Amino acid sequence: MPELILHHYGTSPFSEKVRIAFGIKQLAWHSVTIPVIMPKPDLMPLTGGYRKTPVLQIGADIYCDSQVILRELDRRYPTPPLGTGTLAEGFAFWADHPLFSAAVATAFGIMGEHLPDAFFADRATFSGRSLDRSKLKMQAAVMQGPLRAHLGWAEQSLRDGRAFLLGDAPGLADLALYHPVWFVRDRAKSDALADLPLLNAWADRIAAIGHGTRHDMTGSAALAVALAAQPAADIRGVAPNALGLKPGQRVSVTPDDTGRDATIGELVALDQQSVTIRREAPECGLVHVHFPRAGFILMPAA
Ligand SMILES: N[C@@H](CCC(=O)N[C@@H](CS)C(=O)NCC(=O)O)C(=O)O
Repeated sequence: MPELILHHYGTSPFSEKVRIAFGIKQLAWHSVTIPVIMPKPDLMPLTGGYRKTPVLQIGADIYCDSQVILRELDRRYPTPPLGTGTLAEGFAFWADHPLFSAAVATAFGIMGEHLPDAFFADRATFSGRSLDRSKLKMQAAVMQGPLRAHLGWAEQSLRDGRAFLLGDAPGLADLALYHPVWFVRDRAKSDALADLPLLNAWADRIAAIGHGTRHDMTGSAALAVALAAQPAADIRGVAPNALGLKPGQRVSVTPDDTGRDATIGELVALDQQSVTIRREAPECGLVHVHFPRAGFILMPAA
């Protein structure tokens, strides 16, 4: 069985989304705890610039963004399915963006005053806008209304007695809705959602799934795993595309929202849902880095 290595940190909501996916599939995995702010010296050689959390490593294949991570988990470990590749992906895209933004504002209204200046400076660079500690409580109050409106849709849906959002078993929609709820309720310990009983009971069911079996690993050990491995050979090829990109061409892949750091390399594979580029660094040797198409800008690089 290939070794799953998750580069993450405990307080990261998007990492919690993936950790619960490990729990649903009852997977064993290696945990590399990465810094909460830059620099991330053991991660950058693997991703080539992408700084966000989490990143999944399987040998010399590096999966950036929870969207592509969950698809890869479904591909390699199909049972039980998470439901990637269905309209649940659209549900997750909504939860990961506007819902998550409202959750962050709400959570930071509580946690903000305890966070160090270095964290604020890092997240200002990350988000591309200035962050003012004195405005956090007001921003939280403003965004709590939209947050509760979004989550009210889930509360209403759960009234029919369903255990999980889109069926009898937990899947992608549950993972996606859970991580903003977890951030507000469990991490920030906010009472903003306390009066939504069905949502809270559902969140308790998701939490009870757990994280599978975790084994700790150091960042340097993970780099050594990549150095000793070759990227997986089952490459899909480069589909015809509007940019006219061809295999081997130098391209850049950049998140379109936050953490807009480009990863540059040679195009290896491209299809409707993902792009794979090849790059090399002395610390990890040759790696293939995989990104989703939705939420990323793919461009020819000079
Ligand atoms: N679209 C990304 C979002 C990842 C994301 O924004 N993660 C946050 C932490 S939960 C992050 O990267 N924060 C800055 C950092 O960790 O350096 C995904 O689905 O994985």
